[in-house]
Amino acid sequence: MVIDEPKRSAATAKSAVKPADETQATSSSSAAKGLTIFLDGEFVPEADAKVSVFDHGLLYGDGIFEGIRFYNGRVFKLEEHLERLWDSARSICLEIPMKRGEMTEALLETIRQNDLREGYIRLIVTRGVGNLGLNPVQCKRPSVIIIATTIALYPKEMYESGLTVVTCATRRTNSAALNPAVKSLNYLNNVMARIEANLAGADEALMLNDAGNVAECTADNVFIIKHGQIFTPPIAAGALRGITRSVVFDIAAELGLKIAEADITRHDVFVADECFLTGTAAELIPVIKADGRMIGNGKPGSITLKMISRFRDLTRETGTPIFV
Ligand code: PXG
Repeated sequence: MVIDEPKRSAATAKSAVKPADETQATSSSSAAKGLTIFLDGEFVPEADAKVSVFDHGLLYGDGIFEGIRFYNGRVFKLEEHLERLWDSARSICLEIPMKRGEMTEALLETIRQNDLREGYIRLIVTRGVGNLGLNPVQCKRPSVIIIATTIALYPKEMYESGLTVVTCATRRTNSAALNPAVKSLNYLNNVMARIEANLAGADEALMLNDAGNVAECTADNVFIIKHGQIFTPPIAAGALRGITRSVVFDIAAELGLKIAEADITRHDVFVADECFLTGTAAELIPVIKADGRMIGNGKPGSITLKMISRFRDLTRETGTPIFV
């Protein structure tokens, strides 16, 4: 959604998408010389960071990933992300070829190698090289890739003016088909929804589950606020167990706000006083319109703004230190 393009070498710079936040991108010393990528135990220049065309991550979307942020020299909610990665792995019978401690060290070292203090990590574990058949039994060793880069935020105005969403026809995958709780490399369901939002001229797509209730957006969890109470769909409705989502529960408790999981319909969104999305990349971002209906007074709500402010404090004050 808003992840920055990797900084390219001069030769390929023309095709690179211009980062939304130029200052942040150019302040990184890795911007000029290209990124250093962790690939299967080694740190390699991005130009040499390549995987096989026989990797089942490419052939079948067979693998898992995490998107993690670091702020002010600290990785935000690192343990929670690693726990979800290991859970995703267990669910799809993928054995991550590293211990948790080794993964932590590799991740922190990747950030250090790129000399970054603020940014985004994409951590990927693919099923590895196999043959053209889909049976993963041929794949002897999963590949681990860690990319640390800068991130293009949504423009500041979007946090002040809010996003528009449309409900899309593409339903969130039924958990009996492919459980949305697994953060797999197979995101075509979400990509299709995202294309619908693009075609409709909206900023995001609201995805429903088979029962017609709201599940989540394409890369973000959804929250609504009605009469001062906060609601979000339960995991069973097809929502990812978002790390930012759980931070919202913590902040609500801290601020003495009522928060609950509940089945949410489109109607509930239309008549909500406030609505916001959460995700590692998007952080907390207000929604002001759904399917053409203005939410509340069409401006980010006061509770949403209060939560955004507290969230920003937490990102700067907490996390695993990178440089000690
Ligand atoms: N739902 C889905 C389907 C996701 O992929 C979230 C919710 C939010 O979870 P966290 O743990 O980040 O609060 C995600 C997040 C992006 C991007 O570009 C984000 C995700 C996946 C792909 C891209 O922001 N995951």
